[in-house]
This record gives sequence, structure tokens and C-alpha cells, in this order.
Amino acid sequence: MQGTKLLLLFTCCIVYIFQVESCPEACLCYNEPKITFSCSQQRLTAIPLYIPTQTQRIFLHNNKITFVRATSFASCQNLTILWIHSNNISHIESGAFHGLTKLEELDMSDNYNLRSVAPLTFRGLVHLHTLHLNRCGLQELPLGIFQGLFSLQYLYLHDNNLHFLHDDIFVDLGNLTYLFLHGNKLNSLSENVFSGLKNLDRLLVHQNRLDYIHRRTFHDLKKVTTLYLFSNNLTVLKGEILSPLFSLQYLRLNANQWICDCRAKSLWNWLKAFKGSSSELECYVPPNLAGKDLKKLAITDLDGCANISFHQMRTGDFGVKGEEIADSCCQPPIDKSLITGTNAKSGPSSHISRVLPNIPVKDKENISKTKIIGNADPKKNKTYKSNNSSPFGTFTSKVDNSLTKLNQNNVFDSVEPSTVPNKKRLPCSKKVKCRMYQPGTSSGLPNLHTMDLLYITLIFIHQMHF
Ligand SMILES: *[C@@H]1O[C@H](CO)[C@@H](O)[C@H](O)[C@H]1NC(C)=O
Ligand SMILES: *[C@@H]1O[C@H](CO)[C@@H](O)[C@H](O)[C@H]1NC(C)=O
Ligand SMILES: *[C@@H]1O[C@H](CO)[C@@H](O)[C@H](O)[C@H]1NC(C)=O
Ligand SMILES: *[C@@H]1O[C@H](CO)[C@@H](O)[C@H](O)[C@H]1NC(C)=O
Ligand SMILES: *[C@@H]1O[C@H](CO)[C@@H](O)[C@H](O)[C@H]1NC(C)=O
Ligand SMILES: *[C@@H]1O[C@H](CO)[C@@H](O)[C@H](O)[C@H]1NC(C)=O
Ligand SMILES: *[C@@H]1O[C@H](CO)[C@@H](O)[C@H](O)[C@H]1NC(C)=O
Ligand SMILES: CC(=O)N[C@H]1CO[C@H](CO)[C@@H](O)[C@@H]1O
Repeated sequence: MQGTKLLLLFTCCIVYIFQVESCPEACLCYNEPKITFSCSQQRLTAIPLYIPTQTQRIFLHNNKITFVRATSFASCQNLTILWIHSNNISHIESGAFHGLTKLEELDMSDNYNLRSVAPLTFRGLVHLHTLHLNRCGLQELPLGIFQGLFSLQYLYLHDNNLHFLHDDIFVDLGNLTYLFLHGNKLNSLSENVFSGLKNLDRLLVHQNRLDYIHRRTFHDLKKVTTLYLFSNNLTVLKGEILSPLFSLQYLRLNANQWICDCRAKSLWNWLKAFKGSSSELECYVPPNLAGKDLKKLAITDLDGCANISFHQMRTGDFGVKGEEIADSCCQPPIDKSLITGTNAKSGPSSHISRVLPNIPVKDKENISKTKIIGNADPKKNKTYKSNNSSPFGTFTSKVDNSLTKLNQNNVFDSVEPSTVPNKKRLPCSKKVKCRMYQPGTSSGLPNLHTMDLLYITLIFIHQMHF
């Protein structure tokens, strides 16, 4: 009995001494279940200078820490868990986590002002299995940032400002099972962006700005069961792109701008064969199918090629690589020359300006007319045909016909009074006046002609007079 009392007193003394000697006032230090140093929600503006070297877990979340020094955790060789989320960290000194070879979990989420991390920040964290970098205002991830993180299983990068990912950035993450990239500003997924992710199970890339996915982007993702791509700007996605996803069970593709014409056929076929569960795919164009679920259409609804503008057509077939254009049902040879060496995202005008030097004058005009067509809103004009199965998109021969029609019916005929002699129309053939015609301002042309006629008439009257 007395022995127990003595032991209790002794223990108290030891704990007291330990706390006095090594635990800052605002913090809580305890040894079970693990040696823990906890100072959360204490309005700390800096990481405590002295953290016991034997510490295995450090909790510093919900403070106002702004800075992580290279020396902050350097002595804690046995550290396995480090939570510094929900602070205001704007800088991490290079080497801050060096030597923490036992670290398993690092949570730095909700440090909105972090914005960037140095390439070597996580180097050597060979036992890290969870890394939270979500809501850190990250604008980019440097090449090699995840190099050597062979044990990583959960990587949270969502709700940042990422607009680009380097090829092979995840290539060492053979154990990764969750990759959360949603809520960023990614425009495209390149061929090798997900290389090496052979054990990935969940890939969330929704709520980005994706308008291009390379045909081989998913080539390593044979174990992915969940893929979210909803709320992006996808217009075309070939079924073949999804075919490496052998294990897929849950697929969400809703809230994109799907083009439901011949270009959607391979996706339609893939979806028919898909055994898992998938979201709706609301058609965006053509107008008569807008809002309908691609999965519920008949394959014959997808015959033909919708009459859509460059602006609407951003995905897939309009991608950076020529090969992807070649097998499209809508793209003609001329578009190849348009695309070669240009970016999928450049607008019609930049296409044209880059293409001009290599193209004979006649073709230039054809292209500038294509541009006019591209920008015009078909719904606003009488000449718009709701017959979507007509293969307008085949720009080569068909486009010239419809363009000629457009010129004849829509511009010249509606503009020129029928009484105007034919030869009066000739001066406006190519060089000067027609160039002034701007897309969407068809009223510019009639004014020009009226002015011309007026002027000619005036001169005529003038000469008659004298
Ligand atoms: C780290 O843990 C090992 C094994 O548990 C122990 O021997 C060593 O003393 C610890 N290091 C420190 C600095 O506490
Ligand atoms: C976070 O730090 C920035 C400077 O990096 C400062 O301007 C801002 O006021 C801080 N925010 C809070 C909530 O403390
Ligand atoms: C997965 O992690 C284990 C141990 O952490 C490691 O030995 C193994 O090499 C990793 N696998 C891959 C594919 O990197
Ligand atoms: C991209 O998609 C978002 C939501 O999915 C939409 O709000 C936005 O208008 C789209 N942008 C373009 C250029 O289509
Ligand atoms: C447009 O191109 C086609 C063939 O590429 C050519 O036959 C036609 O004359 C061109 N039209 C104009 C107005 O230059
Ligand atoms: C395509 O749209 C243009 C207007 O943008 C229209 O003049 C043309 O007739 C359409 N072509 C077809 C085949 O519907
Ligand atoms: C649509 O156009 C095709 C030829 O381009 C024609 O055969 C068909 O009758 C048209 N359908 C309608 C509804 O106008
Ligand atoms: C014939 C016709 O409806 N023309 C219209 C084409 O579109 C322009 C601009 O959208 C209108 O101003 C024209 O009336």
C-alpha cells in the first residue's frame, strides 16, 4: 500500500519535472500512446523553439504560424505524425523535413498563403504515407517534388490553383491509392502525367478546366475504381481513352460540354459496354440534342457532324498531336495545317495569324471565312439549319459550299438592292471592302455599299451637271 503511494508520488514528480523542463506552457506533452507534443489552437505565431527530441507526434494545427524553419523539426528523428494544418504558413525553408525518415503523415492543408513549395521539400520522406497539401493556394508543383516518396498512399492536392502538372510528376508513387486534384485550374492532362500510378484507386479531377485529355493519359491506371471528371470543359472524349481503366466502377462525366455527334460515337460505344456506374453526360451541342443524356441517345442520333464553332470545339480532336486529328470523323486535311505547331487553346484569330504565312492567298480567304462562320452564332440567323446531321464540320469541300451559300444568300443578296447592276457589285470582290466585313457586324457591309453607290451616283450627277 505504502509502496504504491510512493510510486505514485514518484511518477507525479517525474511527469512534473518532464513538463517543466520540456513542455512549453501553451502545450500539452504526454507519452501514451505515443510521445506527443501538442500545441493546437493556441494562437502561436511561431513553432516552439524547443520540441523534445524523442517526440513522435507533433500537433500544431489551428494556430497562426507563418514560417517553418529548416531547424524547426530537425532534431525529432522519431517523428511519425506532423500536423501543421490551418495555420498561415507562407514559407517552408528548404530542409525543414530533412532526415524525418520515419514521418508517415504530414498535414499542411489550409495554409492558404503557401502558394509554392521548393523542389526538395519532401525529399527523403521514404515512409510518408499521407500528404495533405489541399487548400494551400499552390500555383504549381515543381518537377521532382514527389520524387522518392515510395510509400505514399494518400495525396491531397485539391482546392489549390494548379493550372499545370509536369509529366511524370507522380512517377515514383507506385503505392498511391488516392489522388485528389479536384478544385484546381487544370486545362489538360498530358500523356505521362499519371505515369507510374499503378496502384491508384481513386482519381478525382472534377471541378477543373479540362478541355483536353491525351489519348494515353490513363495508360497506367489499371486499378482505378473511381474517376471523377465532372464540371470540366470536355467536349469530346474517345472511348479508347477510358479503355485502360480495367477496374473502373464509378465514373462521373456530367457538367461538361459534350458534343453529341459522330465524335461521340466511340464514347457512346464504350459506355454501352461499361459495367460500372456512370453519371449523366448532358449534350451541349448540337442544339436539338442539348441537355439530353448521351447514354440515352440512339447511335443513329450521332450520325453526321454538328455545325460548331472553333470556340466550342476545344477538346480531344483539336488537341496538340496530329494523330488525334487524323482519325476524327469531322476534321478535314486543311485543319491539320491549321493545327500543326499551334496550341489547342488558341482562339480562331491566333490560328489564322500563325497559319497565314504558309498559305496561298485563296486559302487565306477560305480560312478567314471559316473564322467568320466559327464565330457566328447560328441560332441568331435565319439561314441556320436545325438539321444537325448535315456534315458541315467536314470543312474541306462542304464548307466552301455553305460559305458560298452564306455569301450569296445571307450577305450579298440580302444587302444589295436587286436593282443594282451586277458590275457595280464587282469592285467589292476581294481586296478592300470584303476584308472590312467583320464577324457579327454584317451591317457594316450594306453601309459600305450604300455609301459607294451614293458616292458614284453623286460623282455621276456632278459630272452630268458640268
Ligand atoms: C527513437 O526511437 C528509437 C527506438 O524506439 C530509440 O532507440 C531512440 O532513442 C529514439 N530517438 C530519440 C532521439 O528519442
Ligand atoms: C497571413 O499572413 C499574411 C502574410 O503572409 C498576412 O498578410 C495575413 O494577414 C495573415 N493572415 C492571417 C489570418 O493571419
Ligand atoms: C510500397 O511501399 C513499400 C513499403 O513502404 C515499398 O517497399 C515498396 O517498394 C512500395 N511499392 C512501390 C511500387 O513503390
Ligand atoms: C467550363 O466549364 C464550366 C463549368 O463546367 C463552365 O461554367 C464554363 O462556362 C466553361 N467554360 C467554357 C469556356 O466553356
Ligand atoms: C477555297 O478553297 C477551295 C479549295 O481549297 C478553292 O477551290 C476555292 O477557290 C477557295 N475559295 C476562295 C474564295 O478562295
Ligand atoms: C452552319 O452554320 C452556318 C452559320 O453559322 C450556316 O450558314 C450554315 O448553313 C450551316 N451549315 C449547315 C450545313 O447547317
Ligand atoms: C437533313 O439533311 C439530310 C442531308 O444533308 C437530308 O437527307 C435530310 O432529309 C435532312 N433532314 C431534315 C429533317 O431536314
Ligand atoms: C437574315 C437574318 O436573320 N439575319 C440576321 C443574322 O444575324 C445578325 C446578327 O446576329 C442579324 O442582325 C441579322 O438580322
